[in-house]
Amino acid sequence: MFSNLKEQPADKILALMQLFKDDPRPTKIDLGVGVYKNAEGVTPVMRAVKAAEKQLWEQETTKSYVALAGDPDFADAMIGLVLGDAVARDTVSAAATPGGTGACRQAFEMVKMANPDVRVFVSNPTWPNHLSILKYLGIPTVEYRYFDAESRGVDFEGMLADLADVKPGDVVLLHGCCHNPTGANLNLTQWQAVVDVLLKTGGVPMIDIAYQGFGDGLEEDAAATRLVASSVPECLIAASCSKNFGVYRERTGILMAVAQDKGLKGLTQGTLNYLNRQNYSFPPDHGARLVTMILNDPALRKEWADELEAVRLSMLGLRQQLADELQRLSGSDRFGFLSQHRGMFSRLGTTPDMVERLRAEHGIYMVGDSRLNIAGLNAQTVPILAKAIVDTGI
Ligand code: PLP
Ligand code: TYF
Repeated sequence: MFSNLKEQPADKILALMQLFKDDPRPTKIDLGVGVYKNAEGVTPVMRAVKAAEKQLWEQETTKSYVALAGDPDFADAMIGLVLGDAVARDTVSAAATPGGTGACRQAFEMVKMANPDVRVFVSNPTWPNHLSILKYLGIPTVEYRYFDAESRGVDFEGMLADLADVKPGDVVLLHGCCHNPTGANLNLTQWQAVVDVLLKTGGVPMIDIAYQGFGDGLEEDAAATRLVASSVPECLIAASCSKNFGVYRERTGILMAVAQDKGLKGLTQGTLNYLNRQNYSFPPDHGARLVTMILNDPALRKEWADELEAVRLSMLGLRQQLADELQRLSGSDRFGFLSQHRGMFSRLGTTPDMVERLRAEHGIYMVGDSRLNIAGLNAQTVPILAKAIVDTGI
């Protein structure tokens, strides 16, 4: 029977990770997979996470099952972190999931249960796993314009024009902040215009927020999600703790469903529980427990927020250094977008051929669509990258 299986396409980002590992050049630079790395190239366990783990080890008395939706304290803490007081707590149902990916997967399944004819509008481009999971679930996608190849910012007119085609019962997938893979983001005035289109068309927003705290700050990065959630009748939010708590392998995320009609809460919560049960029963607990401990303890929370802020500022510093260095070497402002982009990623906006030349000739690894992970750089490698970009003729 196994011989009937078909070869499945590999994840290009993960394949690139392997290619990098196999490259013997000591000068190679990894700007591929979206994992935060400090100046020494290390992805550290955050201080508050270590402290919470120690406490947990000392205090945890059982590893018995918790609940299908995970620990309600985790839901409360994450709803607070992401939504603040933008919506009333009794309009939100939530379930812990294995990472933000698990939350996306459950969200897609939920909207298909609610509307078998659902179409999901996705930004062009979006995170490849969105497309892969949607395809796997047989959910049709419609692309909306997003990245402006000329300015490397958002093609906002194009985006609004394409979103005008949304029909009631369609879902619009939006990145809450730090767009992956482009790094180009909407400002709040533009988000308000998106809300207006959603209200006009009846489209249901689904917000994927995987980098809260990596862009303009913890509160600032949540502002768009809060605006949307407080403005529309219904929305879904898939939040990941992988990056901002650095708990990647613990698989920590949450799916929230917000409905202004409070009468729907039982139905949405029941559906979230049901989906967890069908897919894996109880969600992972360890990472969620650490996140809850950190968010609910003022000292741990401050330690975490301070470290996250340092991470954010270091990435902003690298962006500015790279933009400045490219301006100096190229004698033009055409790379200024690098300091405007936010989050871990920027799309350089060059061809796959050029990306391949950077890899072959300079040992610089970025994703084929010319996405680079800013956190893969440090003060010493920024000038090396800038020179390689200019020498390659990008
Ligand atoms: N959504 C986006 C856009 C991402 O970049 C990521 C990245 O890691 C995720 C969701 C979810 O990640 P995880 O499942 O590791 O929490
Ligand atoms: O886009 C990225 O690089 C991160 C990490 O299958 C990632 O979101 C990459 C590929 C993948 C899962 C996570």
